[in-house]
Amino acid sequence: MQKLCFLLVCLLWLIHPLQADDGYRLWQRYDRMQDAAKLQQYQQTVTGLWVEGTSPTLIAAKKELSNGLSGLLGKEVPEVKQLTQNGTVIAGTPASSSLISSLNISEKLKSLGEEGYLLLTTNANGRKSTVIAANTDIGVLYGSFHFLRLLQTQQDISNLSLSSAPKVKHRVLNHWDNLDRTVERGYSGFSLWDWHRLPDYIDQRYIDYARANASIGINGTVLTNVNANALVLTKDYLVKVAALADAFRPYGLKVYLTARFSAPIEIGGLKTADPLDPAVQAWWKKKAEEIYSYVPDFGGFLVKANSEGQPGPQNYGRNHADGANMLADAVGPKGGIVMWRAFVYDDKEPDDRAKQAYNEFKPLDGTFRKNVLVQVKNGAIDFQPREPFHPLFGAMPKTPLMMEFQITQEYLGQGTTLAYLSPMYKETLEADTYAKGKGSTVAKVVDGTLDNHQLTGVAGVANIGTDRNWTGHLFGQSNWYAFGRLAWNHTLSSEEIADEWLRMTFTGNPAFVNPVKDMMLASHETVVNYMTPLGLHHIMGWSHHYGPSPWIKDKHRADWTSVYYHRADEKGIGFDRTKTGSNAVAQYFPPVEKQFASLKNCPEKYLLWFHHVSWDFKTNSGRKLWDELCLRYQAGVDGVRQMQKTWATVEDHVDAERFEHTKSLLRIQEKEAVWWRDACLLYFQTFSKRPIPQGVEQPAHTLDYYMKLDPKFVPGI
Ligand code: BDP
Repeated sequence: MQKLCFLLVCLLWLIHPLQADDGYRLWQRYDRMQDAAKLQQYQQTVTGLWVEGTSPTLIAAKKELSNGLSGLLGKEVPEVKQLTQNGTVIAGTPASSSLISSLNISEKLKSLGEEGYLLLTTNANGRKSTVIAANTDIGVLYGSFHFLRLLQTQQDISNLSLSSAPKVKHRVLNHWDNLDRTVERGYSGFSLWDWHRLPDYIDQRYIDYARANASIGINGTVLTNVNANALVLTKDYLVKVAALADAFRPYGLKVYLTARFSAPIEIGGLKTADPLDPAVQAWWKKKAEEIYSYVPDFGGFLVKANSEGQPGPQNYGRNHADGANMLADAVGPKGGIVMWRAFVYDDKEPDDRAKQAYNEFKPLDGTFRKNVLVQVKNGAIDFQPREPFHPLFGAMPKTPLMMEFQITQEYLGQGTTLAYLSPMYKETLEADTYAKGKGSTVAKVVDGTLDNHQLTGVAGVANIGTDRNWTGHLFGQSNWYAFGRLAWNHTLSSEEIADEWLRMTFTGNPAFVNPVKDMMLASHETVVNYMTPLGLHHIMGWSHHYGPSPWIKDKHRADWTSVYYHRADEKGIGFDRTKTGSNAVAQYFPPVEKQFASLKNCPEKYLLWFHHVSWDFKTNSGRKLWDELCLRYQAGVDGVRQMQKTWATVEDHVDAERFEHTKSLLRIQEKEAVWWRDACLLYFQTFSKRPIPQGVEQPAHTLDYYMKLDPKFVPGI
């Protein structure tokens, strides 16, 4: 029987038209174009490659173009040294290439800064050629990836005239990776950084990681967890950090480290870490010099201080600016920056945790050094499936605020859930703070245009690990991709990004792209529906954050429980953040405050975030709140089932390996959605005392059953 099954599987593999693929290549697949007409066009437009220059970055660009073009065109694209025919792709900077400097493009290049590039179809020495030009080598590499993307997404490349430059300066991944290679909130294996074998062993993964990042314009990586270990700042580790930095450098990827605030005590032998103590300041200066001796282009520090037990300046009666400025002075002379996190809440239990960061940071506006960015999570609680934008955006005009998104799906189903996060990122970026009147979007705060900041940044907590496909769930790759694309250009639409990613990762066949794109675009809302509809938040499993647990109460901090956030009682449900409650709404600018504070005008998606609402409250659909809540949970489950159906229709367009991978995970997701719905509704029903309405499936188990579920060894803690 076993033998028979084996033969059957082999047969299936043989007859499946598409080759198995384990997802390792991400969106950087350079397989021969399927579309014969397009292929012919491309083969005419691209006949040779000429990359002038010898820097490691230009060599990387040449290699990428050569591999990419040859692969996509299905025949070798030869390197040329002179223009004897049409169709040469010429890449370089005016400094690296006499040919590029002879073209009349210096005006065009001027506005593109240090990382921008031009893609141009032009006559060079009488030959129709494609030019990839930039002011810097890294700009050329970025332009090369863009050019490849055009082919991978089947665009017309015969008459190019486009330019691109990033809207934000620092586009950084935050790895919450520990030195023992576990990853906090990581669901895709272990840390990529093989500290034990570094610095001598350079894993090919490091290079492929850097390539992938460069292809979407990510230019920085924080290697270590925000819950930091001071050891990484010792010589033993710095030599390893240097080896990683060397591997990444050709790809424009700068290395940053997290700085444990108490490092002067833990590894420096000092008695204090007081930021105003001259000995402490001198220690950090010397430490920074040492780091720069290993990594001359070290990016700087990311710091979590006085938050969740991490040490910080407040331990010494100082404030966040005192701490940040001390580190900024240490790295400043070499061009380094400090990204100081605003995710703080103090040891005392607050009346509303949502208010803490604003209360602590707003008064410090204007007191930070020029090379400090305050890094603010998208929302004021903690990466919930949906949060209204953080009220600090717009509230600190004299301080550059860096956006922190979470790419890893800590609260969004972790490794088993398909949730395309671009719509969530965009929802925050497009939110209007009204800081300077209508149109003062979060995006304008972050890209510096609202308050005229040159120092700007976006961070994403990485979802990458040692899993063969990098992100555990194949569709997690789309979130890494979307983060990078939006960090470069936040005006791109979620649809465009999904379209690109699908074409590059799978196929350009519309029979695949269209339905799967729709599926991706609906996926975040679907997850919100079955986890935390209508503005509910923080009702997930204790500590590991997996699965539903709205019943969590009586822990040592009330603001770590679920009941603190949903406040369900016999009258209704939701956290009153208006004047009659915590008044967190007052942290927003008046037009936003007014909107959120009004039960009538508050967007329904944030209803229970800002209001305690009666079970009989009439929602937009005309249904009573209880019924609406139930139907939202059901809609979430239905949404997952719809995803399963959609995926089943595209089987012929995907290789068996990736098809089965996604199909199996969707099956798990369906179970989880049902679990969320049933557990939450049974629990909330103990307060609402109303029946589960028609159109909603009845739970299969009792509440007690769900409350006793206790998943063990959930990854990522
Ligand atoms: C929370 C995570 C925790 C992180 C913390 C942070 O549960 O693991 O350390 O955020 O951002 O979401 O510092």
